[in-house]
Amino acid sequence: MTNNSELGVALIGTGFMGRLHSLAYSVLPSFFPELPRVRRRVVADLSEDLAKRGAHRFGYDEWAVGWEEVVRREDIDIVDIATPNHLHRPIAELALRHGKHVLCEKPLALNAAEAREMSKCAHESKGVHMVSFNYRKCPAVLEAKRLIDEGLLGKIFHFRALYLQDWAIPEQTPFSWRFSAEESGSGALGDIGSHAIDYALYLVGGISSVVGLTKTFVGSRPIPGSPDPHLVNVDDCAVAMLQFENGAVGTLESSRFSYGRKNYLTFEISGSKGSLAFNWERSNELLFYSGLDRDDIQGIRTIITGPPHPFGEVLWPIPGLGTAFIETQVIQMESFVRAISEGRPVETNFAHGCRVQEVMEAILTSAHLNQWLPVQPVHGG
Ligand code: NAI
Ligand code: SOE
Repeated sequence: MTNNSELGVALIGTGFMGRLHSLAYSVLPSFFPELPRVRRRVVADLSEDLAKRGAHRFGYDEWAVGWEEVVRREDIDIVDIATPNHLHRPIAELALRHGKHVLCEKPLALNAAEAREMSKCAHESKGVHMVSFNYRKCPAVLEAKRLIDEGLLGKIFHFRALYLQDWAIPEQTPFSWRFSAEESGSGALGDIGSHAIDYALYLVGGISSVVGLTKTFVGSRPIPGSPDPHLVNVDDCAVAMLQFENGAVGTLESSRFSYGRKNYLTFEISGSKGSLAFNWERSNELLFYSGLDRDDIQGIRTIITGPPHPFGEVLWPIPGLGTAFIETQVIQMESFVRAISEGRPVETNFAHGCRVQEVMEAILTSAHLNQWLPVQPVHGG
């Protein structure tokens, strides 16, 4: 693959993430002109209206109803999966078996059994495969990783993470695929907790065992235009304690029932030499404390990201100009397209997606059994 060749992408699903991914493809050349161009060839959705509107709004050459045909097309190199979770496996496996590169939204699958099969299929395929854990591509989080790898925190003792939202509190919030185990696999845990688990694995390391607690606060949701509410069979919140393979201990909370918290994804990591803290709602700041500072000047400092932090030179020329949701997606697309052009895997490949799924499965099963459970190891990848 030469950098001036073009990669044709087929986007499946024109909702919230379909828009973000398309925007990232469209601006990629202005940040990374050296990368192969991604041609927005075709978008598919459930209906002609949705697909046509998606093609028009997101700048695709063509539209299609249904995904089976477009996934097999010769002129498609990348299949981008931005659909509800129950469609991730069938679309990804068909695409991988047709030699396509696959970007799949998180969580990878409905459950660990599915994720293992998808990871095996990916391992046997020629394509580059990636699960979209975009929040780890936030420059402040990339900087946190750099400081941890440089040893500035020393030996890690604690990892604490929260991912809190409040959109599900009103009981009249309509039923959607996010409330159905058949379409989403789990609730708050898979939908937002998966991002916090990705942070745990990325910043601290493997998780050996967990104990979980889940709760559904509102048991049914109205369906617009229907007199009968629909059952909710997923968690509205999931809380867990984590044992890391390196001896660190962790706590993790994900909830859609936390008034005032809109997209409150945070972590705090404490080590033998210092600590770090991050809050997505202040995504351009990283809090750092060094226990090695002189007593009289010890304090938590706020690092404002920009140059010289990761991607600082590429994004905006001065610190504090800020990066947000779109920039994390652009940085994620950079790592995906660059891996394709260099013919190598990415960090958040399907095996990694499967590791996150194994942790979620252990938390859900542990909550059901009310006991600590080991996390199943993932081989390969
Ligand atoms: P959405 O509900 O806004 O959009 C889903 C789209 O898929 C809709 O346009 C729907 O019509 C389409 N679709 C449904 N069935 C289809 C089929 N059989 N064929 C073709 N299209 C079909 O959902 P949203 O929020 O965009 O979520 C999509 C995925 O992205 C989920 O896996 C979710 O977990 C993930 N997500 C990830 C985020 C992140 O920050 N990484 C943010 C939001 C969602
Ligand atoms: C849920 O509301 C949601 O859209 C998640 O699906 C995303 O993964 C997260 O980025 C934002 O919140």
